[in-house]
Parts: sequence; structure tokens; C-alpha cells
Amino acid sequence: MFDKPTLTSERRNFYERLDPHHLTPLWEVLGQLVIQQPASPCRPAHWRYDAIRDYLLEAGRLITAKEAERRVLILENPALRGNSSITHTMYCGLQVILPGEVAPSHRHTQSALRFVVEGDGAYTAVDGERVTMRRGDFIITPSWTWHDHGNTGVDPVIWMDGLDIPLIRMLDASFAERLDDDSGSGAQPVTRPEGDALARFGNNMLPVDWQPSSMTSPVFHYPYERSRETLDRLARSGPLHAAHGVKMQFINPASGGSAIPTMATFIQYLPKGFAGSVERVTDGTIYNVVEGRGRTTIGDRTFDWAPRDIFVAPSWMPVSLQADDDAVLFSYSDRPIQKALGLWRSSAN
Ligand code: GTQ
Repeated sequence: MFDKPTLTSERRNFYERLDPHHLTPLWEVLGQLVIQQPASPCRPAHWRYDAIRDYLLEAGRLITAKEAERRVLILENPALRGNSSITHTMYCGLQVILPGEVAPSHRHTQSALRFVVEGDGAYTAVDGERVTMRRGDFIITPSWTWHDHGNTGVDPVIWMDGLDIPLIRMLDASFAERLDDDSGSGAQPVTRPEGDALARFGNNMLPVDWQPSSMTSPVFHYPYERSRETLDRLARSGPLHAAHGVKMQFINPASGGSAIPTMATFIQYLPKGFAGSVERVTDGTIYNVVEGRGRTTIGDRTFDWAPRDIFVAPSWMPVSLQADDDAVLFSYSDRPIQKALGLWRSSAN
């Protein structure tokens, strides 16, 4: 759109004299900066769970959760290797915790979401309340809340971590600290019974005198049982959206906004045989397959997926979803940031 002017020797000489002053002429770079539509360098990518699982268990033999702080394999966008990023703003990892282990308590300004992919019997503790992690559960660790993870069961437990690490890095807004651990256990003290937050905030009611203290949802656990039942009922009562099937977003019940200020989280149902229409959105999106098999075409790539697989669709690439079985997909993206700034676009609008 903005063409580069001809490079004459006089101009080249000028640029060379600018260089030591850390000055650059805009007209040489404008065409790369202000482009007609998004052209993300991120690539569509797909990670088969079957191919990763053994590496996670191998990591479990190689290093303890305590020594690692968090025993995670990071899923890096192939075009962003070395950046710990799956899109320009979002981080994705798979965390494994073995029976008896504790990932010690810490807090940071980055927000985290957990989506449980395998195993029962682990817990995440957030500000004094533990929640048992079950497959398909979506759990939030709000910015600057103390959190630790433990496994009191007999099997390894594995979940997907979604964090806004690259965004916070771009903003130079990272703070973090370890809990002073008097007990030596690594875990924070439990001060509230399990299920307290869900009872208080997760039943379309709020305690009468309660005032929000943060922008994150006070419900930090969205059990799969409830999400699945909702999808099931809506699938039966229809109608299906041509591109999304039945798609719900997790919200903060106190504001109606996204459950996490920097990350949108979604769960969607695609009936067997669903062949979705093509859509583009400006929020690069990470998907985790909960149930069913199917395929997704993203730009010129098509990925066949199965339960627990993860795939990423970069900003503004055409995406279409197909399901061979009844399928459920969890996904997350930076949509709330884009919406807050009036930047979010979809080809559907
Ligand atoms: O569980 O707190 O994947 O701090 C990366 C950074 C998980 C966590 C990650 C973290 C965590």
C-alpha cells in the first residue's frame, strides 16, 4: 500500500549518517508498519497429544516439580521459536505434576488459566482455597494471587497452562515473588473450604455486601460438568451458528466481561458431521480438544485432531471447523484486550 521510495546514493548517504544517532527514516519502513490487513508471522500449528505425552512423563523423571518451580513444556509457535509464545500475546504450556509433588506457591502479575487434560487428584490453590482439578475443568489463577499446585492422587496429572506472558513482557509489567514457606511444604495455608468461591459467586448471586477487588472473575473454577451440560442443552434447543456450532464464553459474573481481563476463554460444541463456514478473527486463538475428532483448516493448512490435541489459529487467517464425532473444543485468545481498545474485528461483522 505504501510503496518504498527509490533508494538514491544521496539518500543512502543520508541514512548512513542518521544511523549512529539511532534515527531511521519512516518512509523506508512505513509499508511494513502500517499494513492494509493483518499478516501475522505466526504460523498455524498443531500438537498431537499422543506425540507429547511421553516427553511430559520423561520430564517427570528428569526434574522434580519443586526444582523446576513449574514442570512445563512450552508449546512455541514454529515462527516464534525462542520466545515462549504461541501467538504474539499468548503463552501455552503443558504442565505435569506427579503423585505426592507440590509446585511451590508464588504469585505474579501474569494471569493464568488451567485447562485439565489428563488425570484426577491434583489441586490448584488460589488465595487459600483449593480446587480439585478434573478433566475439562477451566481454572483461573488471577494476576497477583498466591497459587500452588499439588497432586494427592496416584496418577500423573497434566493440564494446559494459558498465560499472558508475552503481553506482560511487551508491557514491561512483570512482577513476581515466592511465598515465604515456613512449613517447608511449598503449599500455602488453606483458609477456605473447597467449593467456597463457586457457592458464593457461581450461582447467579453475589454476597450482598461484596465489592470486587480485581478485574478477574471471583469464580476461579468452572467445572466441566456444568459447561458440558450447558452445551448439551443448547445443542438440543438450537440453532447452531454456521461457523461456531454452539460457542459460549466464560464470564466474570460480577461484570459480564471476560473471566480474565487479558484473555477470553471459550467452550464450544460441534455436532457430528458439522462442516463450519469460514471465518476470520483478529485474535489469534489456541484450541484444546476436549471430546471428539475432526479437522480444522487454517489458511492453507488442515489439521486432523483428536482429544487433548492443541492447535493455534493466528490472527486473521481463515478458519473452518469440521467434526467427525460430537466434539467439544476449549479455546482462548487476547480478544478482551482488542475489544477494550476497539480493535477486534471478525469477518462475520
Ligand atoms: O503454574 O504458575 O506454565 O508461573 C508458566 C508460569 C505455569 C504457574 C506456567 C507459571 C505457571
